[in-house]
Amino acid sequence: MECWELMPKIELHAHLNGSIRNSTLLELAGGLGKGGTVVFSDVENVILKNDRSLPEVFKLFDLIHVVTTDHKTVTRITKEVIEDFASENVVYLELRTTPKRNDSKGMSKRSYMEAVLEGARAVSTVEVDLSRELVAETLAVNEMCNRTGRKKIFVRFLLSIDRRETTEAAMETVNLALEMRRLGVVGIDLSGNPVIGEWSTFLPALEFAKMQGLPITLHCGEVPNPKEIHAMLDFLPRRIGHACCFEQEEWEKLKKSKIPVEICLTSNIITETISSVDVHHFADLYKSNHPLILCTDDVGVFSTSLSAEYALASSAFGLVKREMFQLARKAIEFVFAGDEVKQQLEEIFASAA
Ligand code: 6MZ
Repeated sequence: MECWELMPKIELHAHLNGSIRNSTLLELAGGLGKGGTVVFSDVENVILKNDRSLPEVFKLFDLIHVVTTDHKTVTRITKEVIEDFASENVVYLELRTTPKRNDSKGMSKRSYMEAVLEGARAVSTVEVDLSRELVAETLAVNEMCNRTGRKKIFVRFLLSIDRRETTEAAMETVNLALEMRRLGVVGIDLSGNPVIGEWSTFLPALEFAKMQGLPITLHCGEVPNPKEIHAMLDFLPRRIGHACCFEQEEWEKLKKSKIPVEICLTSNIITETISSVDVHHFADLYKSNHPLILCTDDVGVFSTSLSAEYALASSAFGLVKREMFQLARKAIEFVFAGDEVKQQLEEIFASAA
């Protein structure tokens, strides 16, 4: 495992509220338990459970959101999640989260995102490069890291549209992403319970985002839904996540399109969207030279890490260290950040090679 931890890695599919430490969740639930908002023993049982079906995962998210959705907690979990990824040598993290309105806490989608950014700025264990276009600042951080020998992580954000949302709510998220572009927001994600919501509801907001030049990634094919999968592939997103329940025709379309796929092995196996790692589509896509990125999805919910995903892929598909390093390095092409960040990532990988 140690060699996978030491290898520089790029994480492109991580949900903030799915990546919280168990210890933090239990501490927060304990606080709410004392106040009578939740029954702590019930919450503890759910949090510590290891096997979760896809519907159970979404029930857990509802519970997590009760525990985490206030500004202070959002700031805390963002800081911890970034520190955890940095500690296993993730050098570029695209962290996605659903901006939430919570009137009882005086929270708007914008103030939620401001709390997220505050968490990123509060990271103390590594240098965090946050801004998208402020090249001069990036260079300054680089120089400082060179001088102090401190580790650095690039962090960028994707704003998620939840499949429960209306067209208007989705549009609000896209507008927020556009307003926050200079602050490190680099794209839009569509996620949430795949059996809820219609593609036509989100399409106007996604088309608007695309028109404005915001890169988009879609959760695609987590459940069998050929009509939606075809519509999503026709939309030509910059990346898709999962691609578990594809049929022959969809595979052909995907391969022709060359749309990169964010692969989350442990998540797919625990939720039983794929029956076992031996039959995972990673193997076929890798052999076909289709663009792939190994990702975690939800390190907290699925008790994994990006290093553990690399270890699993290496052992399950017989890939040696050099091949895994190449896979990690190739992800540079698919990040949503600009060319100056890609250039710096190239340098990091070149010096680690
Ligand atoms: C689809 C998922 C997901 O946004 O509150 N999310 N959506 N499939 C998955 N695979 C299992 N894992 C997480 O993080 C939690 C939210 O991310 C989405 C869900 O909408 C979940 O509520 P944020 O930070």
